[in-house]
Amino acid sequence: MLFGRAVRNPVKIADKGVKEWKYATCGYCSTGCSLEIGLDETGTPVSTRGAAGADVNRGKACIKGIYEHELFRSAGRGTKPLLRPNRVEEWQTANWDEALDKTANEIKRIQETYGRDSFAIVSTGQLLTEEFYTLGKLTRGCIGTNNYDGNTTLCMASAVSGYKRSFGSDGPPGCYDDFDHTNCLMAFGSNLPEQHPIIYWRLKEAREKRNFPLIVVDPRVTMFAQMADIHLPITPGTDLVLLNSMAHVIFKEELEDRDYINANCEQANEFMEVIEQYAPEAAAKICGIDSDTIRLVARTYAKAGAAMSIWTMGINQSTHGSDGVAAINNLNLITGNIGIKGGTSLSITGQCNAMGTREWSSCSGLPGYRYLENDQDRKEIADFWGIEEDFFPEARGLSETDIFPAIETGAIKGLWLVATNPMTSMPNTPRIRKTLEKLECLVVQDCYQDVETTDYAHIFLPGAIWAEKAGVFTNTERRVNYVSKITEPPGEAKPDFWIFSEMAKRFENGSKINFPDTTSEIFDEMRELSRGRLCDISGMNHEKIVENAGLQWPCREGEELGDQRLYSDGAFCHGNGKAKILALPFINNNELPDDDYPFWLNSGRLVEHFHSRTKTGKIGNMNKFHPTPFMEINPDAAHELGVAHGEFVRLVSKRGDAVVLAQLTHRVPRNMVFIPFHFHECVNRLTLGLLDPYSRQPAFKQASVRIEKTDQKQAAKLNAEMREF
Ligand SMILES: Nc1nc2c(c(=O)[nH]1)N[C@H]1C(S)=C(S)[C@@H](COP(=O)(O)OP(=O)(O)OC[C@H]3O[C@@H](n4cnc5c(=O)[nH]c(N)nc54)[C@H](O)[C@@H]3O)O[C@H]1N2
Ligand SMILES: Nc1nc2c(c(=O)[nH]1)N[C@H]1C(S)=C(S)[C@@H](COP(=O)(O)OP(=O)(O)OC[C@H]3O[C@@H](n4cnc5c(=O)[nH]c(N)nc54)[C@H](O)[C@@H]3O)O[C@H]1N2
Ligand code: SF4
Ligand SMILES: [Mo]
Repeated sequence: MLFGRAVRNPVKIADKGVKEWKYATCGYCSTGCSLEIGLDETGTPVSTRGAAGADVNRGKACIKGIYEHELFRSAGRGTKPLLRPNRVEEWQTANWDEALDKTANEIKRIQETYGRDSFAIVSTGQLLTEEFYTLGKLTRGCIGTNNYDGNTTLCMASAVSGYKRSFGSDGPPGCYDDFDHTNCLMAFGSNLPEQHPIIYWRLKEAREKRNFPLIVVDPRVTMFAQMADIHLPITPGTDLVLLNSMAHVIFKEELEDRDYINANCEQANEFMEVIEQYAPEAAAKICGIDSDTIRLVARTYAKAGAAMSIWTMGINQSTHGSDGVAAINNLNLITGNIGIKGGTSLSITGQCNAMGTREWSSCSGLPGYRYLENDQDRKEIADFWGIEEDFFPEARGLSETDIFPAIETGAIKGLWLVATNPMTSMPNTPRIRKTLEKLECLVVQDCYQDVETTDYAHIFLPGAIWAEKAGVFTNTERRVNYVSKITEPPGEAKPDFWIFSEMAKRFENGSKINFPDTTSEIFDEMRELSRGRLCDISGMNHEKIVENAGLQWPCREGEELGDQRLYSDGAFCHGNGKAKILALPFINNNELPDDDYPFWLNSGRLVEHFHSRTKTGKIGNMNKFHPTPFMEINPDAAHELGVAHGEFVRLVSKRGDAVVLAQLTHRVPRNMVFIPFHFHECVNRLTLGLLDPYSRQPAFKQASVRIEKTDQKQAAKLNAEMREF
């Protein structure tokens, strides 16, 4: 028998009649793949491929990227602004002037009646950076509410806060090239092959060349865990204990990098007192990883020479999220693994432009990583925009997760949501529903009209999606990359930056601040403001970014390329230039399983779906793989409960209940269920969302539930309704 194929018969990609390929950066995850969108002779987008010369993805794309051209004509898009006096009346279509006037009048009415901060704005990580900067100008410079934040509080806030506490500034110090130099990689709470498939591919390629150890810390046996040399199935919410214990071992065995610590760090003494209490035997009782394994992992990491850690939501979405990030930074500081090739802390970012909003949206401060709390920063921006400095507050206002409770108390009366869908994505859906119902005015600005949150809105503003407009995104490794305008938005949908600029005209300061007409002019403003800052982009412009398929910041004027790594010179952003090794005692405030709610509830993502499925739920090639909400449950636990594979069950938490289909799998331990959060009225009906004290990020991944039997017929009907799109 012949081994392999006697006759070569390669898979032929259907000829879609592409006449032209246009460049765009992917609009899903923060990997930041460079794509090319194929247009046929009528100019219709018909195909997508990875851009061959791009540093990030080298011609590859994952399933979401490869079908991205189908977004443009997907169902449910908003094509006209809509208005209604209250939520029970029918929507009326409006022209843009009417819709913008109505929105501006409502903002002014609410601010005049209840105070400036009584109208809140919550945005996203999915607009173009130029749009974020424009929204910041509008919000901070014209409307003047301090209750302004983004959905990044559900996502990257713990990473931001941990970076600021350790290094003095936000900004991931590492890059994908580090995979090619590291001798040990430790991943915390990240399912890289599913959530960032192309970063995973880069890592896999690097390991095929040099087989360095991969250690994956995740309570589930994810695909990533299956690829690991060592999998640590940690007790949820206790990564901090493992990290403190690793530090304990490193100091006890004198494996720390003394020279690096002495030259570049401070506060090591208090830290020593805390880690003294984390001997592996004691830590094992809390984090569920045996003491020998803790020692092995600590030694492997510290002796590697160059070692790196990556992490995602398993760390960030926890009441110890910010401490978890700071503890990862501690690990790298004590082993001298910051700013060197293959030695780094690298948060794997979430949304396509969660980095752009951190840098330029002014959500948590002012543009270019400036702070409201800093007099000089306020003055610089006020002067640049041409407004009075005292228009700015002197401290940051509420984060997204505090804005919703402030609506409950009546402190906030109006809300403008830009590109986020809290009815599905926020914890405790029943509470969010009641909160939204209390608003005197809810504005939803989304490219899809049929998102769940629109049901609670008074005003709907239709936005252009992804490559229906041109501008930049920043990816996980600080690479600024370009999205070209591929096609026109449907109907009267408009790019978000246009909506913000038009809104600004309706406010007094809107006549003082310049709102340019094009994103390349907006980019020029950002370039000016970035000079000398950590996120310096003065050496970039749109054309140069495309030529290089993305450029990393800092990239200063006159420099050909940007820096690959931050802090290589050991100069950190705290006042004295030192990094802080922080003392991080662990206090167990997780919602632990008990007799009434005996299972851990874990939640996260699937490779084919993106968030609340507003995009992927409508693309057949994506939705068909996971059209139905389900939960992973361990077969032993299911057997004990008498639950069969494919049976519907009712889950109950202290917040509410949800009906889901049981999928029996050893991916989860016996005392845990895992539910993807992509489906409306599902896992977030159950989640608690206790907040991290520093980042205000919800602990989406740690709650407890019980499992009950349910009527199968009724459940099947409910399930069919949930699948509808
Ligand atoms: N296909 C797809 N890709 C995406 C997205 C998407 O929706 N779909 N979203 C993007 C966004 S915005 C984000 S933020 C990222 C998220 O990317 P990831 O964080 O990789 O994805 P999640 O599935 O949310 O969570 C990752 C893992 O955390 C584990 N975990 C839970 N609790 C703990 C814990 O206490 N400790 C540890 N160590 N691990 C724990 C879970 O078991 C899960 O396997 O993905 C991005 N990429
Ligand atoms: N239980 C649980 N809940 C979670 C998580 C979890 O792991 N578990 N993860 C959390 C995380 S990390 C995240 S990031 C959040 C995500 O939460 P959301 O931000 O609510 O998620 P999306 O579904 O991406 O919502 C974005 C909306 O913006 C719209 N949109 C996209 N592009 C544009 C644009 O260019 N302009 C306009 N105007 N609209 C646009 C989309 O149609 C969509 O309705 O969910 C969080 N919720
Ligand atoms: S890995 Fe992320 S950026 Fe790359 S194609 Fe897939 S979804 Fe897009
Ligand atoms: Mo996210």
